Amino acid sequence: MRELLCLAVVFILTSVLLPMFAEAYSASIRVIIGVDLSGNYVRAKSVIESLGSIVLEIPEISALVTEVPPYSLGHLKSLSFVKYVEEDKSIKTSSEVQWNVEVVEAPEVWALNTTYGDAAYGYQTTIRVAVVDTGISYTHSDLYGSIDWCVVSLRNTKTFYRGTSLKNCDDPNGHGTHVAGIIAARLNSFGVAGVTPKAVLYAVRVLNANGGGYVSDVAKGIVEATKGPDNTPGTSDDADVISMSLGGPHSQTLYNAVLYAHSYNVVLVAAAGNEGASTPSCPACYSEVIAVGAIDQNLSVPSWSNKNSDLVAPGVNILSTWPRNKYAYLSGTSMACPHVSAIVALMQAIRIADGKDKLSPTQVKGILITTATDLGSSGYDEIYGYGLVNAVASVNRALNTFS
Ligand SMILES: [Ca+2]
Ligand SMILES: [Ca+2]
Ligand SMILES: [Ca+2]
Repeated sequence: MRELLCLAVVFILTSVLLPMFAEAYSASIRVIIGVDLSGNYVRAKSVIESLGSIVLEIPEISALVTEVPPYSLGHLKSLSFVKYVEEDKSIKTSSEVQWNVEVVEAPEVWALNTTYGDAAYGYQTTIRVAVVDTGISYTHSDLYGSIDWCVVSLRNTKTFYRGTSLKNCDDPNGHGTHVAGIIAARLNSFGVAGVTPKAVLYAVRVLNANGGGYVSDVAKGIVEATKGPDNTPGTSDDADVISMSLGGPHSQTLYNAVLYAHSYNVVLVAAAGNEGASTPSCPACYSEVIAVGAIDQNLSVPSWSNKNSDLVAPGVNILSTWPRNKYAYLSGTSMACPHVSAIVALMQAIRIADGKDKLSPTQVKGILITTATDLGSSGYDEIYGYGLVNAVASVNRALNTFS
């Protein structure tokens, strides 16, 4: 009766307010002008005012801020008392799209694939990402509408449910909600945004309120996600990706469940584990599963992230959704794993939108590792695996190979 544990450490638990910055449209550009104050300041000011209104002066550093039409920029720069002209850029203290979503280049995928509609954000009528975890807080306003099916298998399936009553998959722990937000938090001008902010999830609750659970329940959850709501494997409602932010030692039952899902073309992604070990924990340890280690904002791998993963993804100080409509910062390979799961959903959704067939798990893994951004020593290395997962390169390769 082995236990599998979820793979995250809660660093800060906080409710956050994220101010939004509207990008106002204007026919003028706001620029900062560095002026030479040794001359006639009043005259310099009046020349600049003839081009556009002065909105701010910082005489201590000889700077004037003005809004001018773009065609006056050349003239402005040619004035003898003007030392420099630069755009007054907006600085965002905090935004809905956090560093972790930026660093895997998910927003570029959204922007570059608008012709595919909602598929650019991970939505496709037959694409589902199963989050095998502690459940998901389905009432969170940043996950609203993202979950459409629930499986519960706890205490060696003594507690079992499969159906659409999502309250059965509510999350008494928080871990699964955090993972779900990294994948599918909505792009709705508040809170955070996931890598695939329109993806649809299956909540597969196999870990208890303490974040632990039996191997048998995890195996059962994998099998149920593979079959999907119609209880039949190999049909369009099967999970397309199974995201497992959990790990433990090898188990033949767990491996057989992985092989079952893999045989029905389900892509399996798992956290490498947080023991600082030289190899990933299981199920990430199996070659049929994509093993994901963690990096921080400086692209360094923390000492606790297990080595020899296939890929790395952000897993330190990740802000995501938390029960009771809150947000929390968590660290762990648990946080890294769902980035890759979501990118798989992007690849498959956009391929289908382009009229192509879904990729097989072997094709998906091949694309992810060959398009990853190499870090550390050249080529595959034990710290970074094949490198940092890249959404743009993965999606482009998915569109341009295996017709
Ligand atoms: Ca949001
Ligand atoms: Ca099915
Ligand atoms: Ca490398």
